[in-house]
Amino acid sequence: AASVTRRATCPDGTQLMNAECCALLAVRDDLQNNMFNNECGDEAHEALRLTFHDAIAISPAMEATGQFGGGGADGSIMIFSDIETKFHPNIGLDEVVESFRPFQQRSGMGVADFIQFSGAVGTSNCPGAPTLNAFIGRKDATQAAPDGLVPEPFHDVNTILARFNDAGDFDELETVWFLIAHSVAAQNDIDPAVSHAPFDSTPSVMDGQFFIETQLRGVEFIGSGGIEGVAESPVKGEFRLMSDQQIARDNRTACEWQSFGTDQAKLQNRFQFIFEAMGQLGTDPTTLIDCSDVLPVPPPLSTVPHFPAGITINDVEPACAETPFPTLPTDPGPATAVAAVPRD
Ligand code: HEB
Ligand code: CA
Ligand code: CA
Repeated sequence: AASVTRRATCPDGTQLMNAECCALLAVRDDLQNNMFNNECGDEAHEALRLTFHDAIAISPAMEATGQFGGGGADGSIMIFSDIETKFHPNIGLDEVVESFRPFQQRSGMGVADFIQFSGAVGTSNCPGAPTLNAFIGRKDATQAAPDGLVPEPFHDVNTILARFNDAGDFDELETVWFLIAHSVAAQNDIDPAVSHAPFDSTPSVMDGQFFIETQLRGVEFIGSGGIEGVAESPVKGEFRLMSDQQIARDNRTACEWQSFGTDQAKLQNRFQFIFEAMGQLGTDPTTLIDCSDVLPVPPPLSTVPHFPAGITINDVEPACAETPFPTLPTDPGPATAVAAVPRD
């Protein structure tokens, strides 16, 4: 059918598919006005990171040995934040959890649902992002996830692929899809000397620049150097994780990685798919209610794939044997440093 049938009219007059979703309208507006400022900035990035660190902590392999393997997207990272934010890969999320907690408390939503919802609302502010999915009805965690289930930037590719495969039966291509998130991202705590240094030159836009720029030859550490999990950067101001560097160059993942540099439609389609799958980890999806029509529609992309100023094809380390690296225009002017993500 070409048009959506709206079945419920909310108290404020908004038409939605499901009446159960009406309560999310005010939560959305509270987040947009008082947390995100309708921007794809620091807080939106943090909300998206939180969705992942809650959801990925689930391990059927651990369960098979008789241990509790975590509940996936169950809110455990916020409910048991005193335990989980002390886990090494969750560095920085203690503050993020506390800044979101009052919003969760006044939302009336379950914690698990709130985390995935706030990540989707925040990401809707990023031009180029797909419209994400919002589902409610998850069961909140009754115990903390075990340590060791969140990937680290110093893990090798085998370890990372095995972790995604265990968590949700994700294959190597789907693992690349997850990393589209790093197009709207920065680091804060891996190297505090260069806090808020982004992973690509467009951290407020969900575009292919992350995939283009991670394929450039690294030339220097922009911060302290010698930190575990950090790789050399191709341009000043930009930060590269060792995990991103290696997944971009591994023969199992490199062609999928390269494809996202210039195929925005594919990027949107795959991220929409994988965000939904991530939010269902640990949950029977047939028990959930679809509230996706509460989410704002992200602004369209207004930029085209390009090399940063001063960069050419000679700076690329191509890693896909099947397909040549695409021909791209270079931004005009002298090389400039990538700006840090503005702090709240
Ligand atoms: Fe991520 C960030 C790692 C995946 C989202 N990360 C980040 C960082 C790191 C990482 C280290 C920085 C932190 C600080 O602050 O310092 N990741 C990682 C790894 C992996 C990942 C290793 C696997 C491979 N992510 C991911 C996913 C997602 C994400 C899947 C979603 C979905 N991240 C993110 C974000 C960010 C990050 C959004 C940013 C945050 C801010 O900015 O704040
Ligand atoms: Ca969890
Ligand atoms: Ca970007």
